[in-house]
Amino acid sequence: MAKQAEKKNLESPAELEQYYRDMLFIRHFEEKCNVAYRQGKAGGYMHVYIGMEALAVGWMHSIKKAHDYVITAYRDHAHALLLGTDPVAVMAEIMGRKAGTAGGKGGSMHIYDPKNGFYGGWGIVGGHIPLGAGLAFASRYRGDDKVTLNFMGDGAANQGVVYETLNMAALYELPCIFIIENNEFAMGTRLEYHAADTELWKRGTPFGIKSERIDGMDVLQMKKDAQRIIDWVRKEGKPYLVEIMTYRYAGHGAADNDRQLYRTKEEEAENLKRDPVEKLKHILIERNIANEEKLEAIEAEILERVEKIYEEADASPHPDVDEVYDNIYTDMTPEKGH
Ligand SMILES: Cc1ncc(C[n+]2csc(CCOP(=O)(O)OP(=O)(O)O)c2C)c(N)n1
Ligand SMILES: [Mg+2]
Repeated sequence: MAKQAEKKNLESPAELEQYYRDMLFIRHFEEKCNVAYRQGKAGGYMHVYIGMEALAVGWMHSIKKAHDYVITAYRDHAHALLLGTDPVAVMAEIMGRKAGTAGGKGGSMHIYDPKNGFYGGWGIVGGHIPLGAGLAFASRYRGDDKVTLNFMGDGAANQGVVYETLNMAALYELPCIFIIENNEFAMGTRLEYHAADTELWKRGTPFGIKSERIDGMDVLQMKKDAQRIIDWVRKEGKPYLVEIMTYRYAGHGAADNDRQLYRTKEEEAENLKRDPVEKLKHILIERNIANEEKLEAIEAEILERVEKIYEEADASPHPDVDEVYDNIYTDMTPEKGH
């Protein structure tokens, strides 16, 4: 089977199974986060990635892990998980516990794990885009070959700071990929109501940045396109902009209980036909890589894993009250080496 796949230039069975496992893991992890939120065990704002899994899986499988830089907004659980952040630490952070990536003080929107190349997790729409360019600037300055993936939403693409950043990225030839996750909504505002030109991919072109639009619901296509673009940016040392067409099946955030205020059930059902997890499931069966029985076993295994992650995170205590002022400001005292 592996040889056959090689001949036809297809992905290997092991690769396909891994993409499937990763997408399904994210979906169930996110569903568990929703449960934790409803139980009152996760607070603040929380935004899940259900429906968009193929996008992050395609990109994270194409970078050099713990080498390249990744930064995104507040819909950030999937990016961290795929980069190799301990899932218990991610869940614990979401639940505000000591074992979390920020000791339980950041919450869902502020997962952070620089050891694995993940620079957050940011709540201000568009606010992290210049920070991502800063990461890419560091690579240019040091002369290393790192690529920065700078993710943003379709709504964020309208923010003024994004255009300042695109200008500087083009001017300084920064190895930065601006990835617009176009899930068709900014909170409850549909794309046509927030964007004067809905072809967001064009937004790089005034700056001479190579730009294109890509389907983000087919993980195999996503992987191929992501790899092609990352390789180009690594080689050329120049920025790139991509608009990725996707859809979120859940509400904007955990507190968005009435999606029907801004989209119909029919529209949701229509988009479910594009479900990236289902699409890959069919391919696995079609290519004889897995049968229904095996797929069921994989799902059961993932569900059990997520349950264990949740239990372990839930066993971690909340931060102590006397830690409340810790890690707020950097300690600038000279003896600490700053
Ligand atoms: C500067 C700023 N304005 C408004 C908000 C409130 N807000 C939070 S999420 C959001 C929508 C952003 O949508 P999009 O960029 O498409 O990302 P998505 O949630 O779809 O992933 C808004 C307006 C904010 N966090 N920051
Ligand atoms: Mg959006």
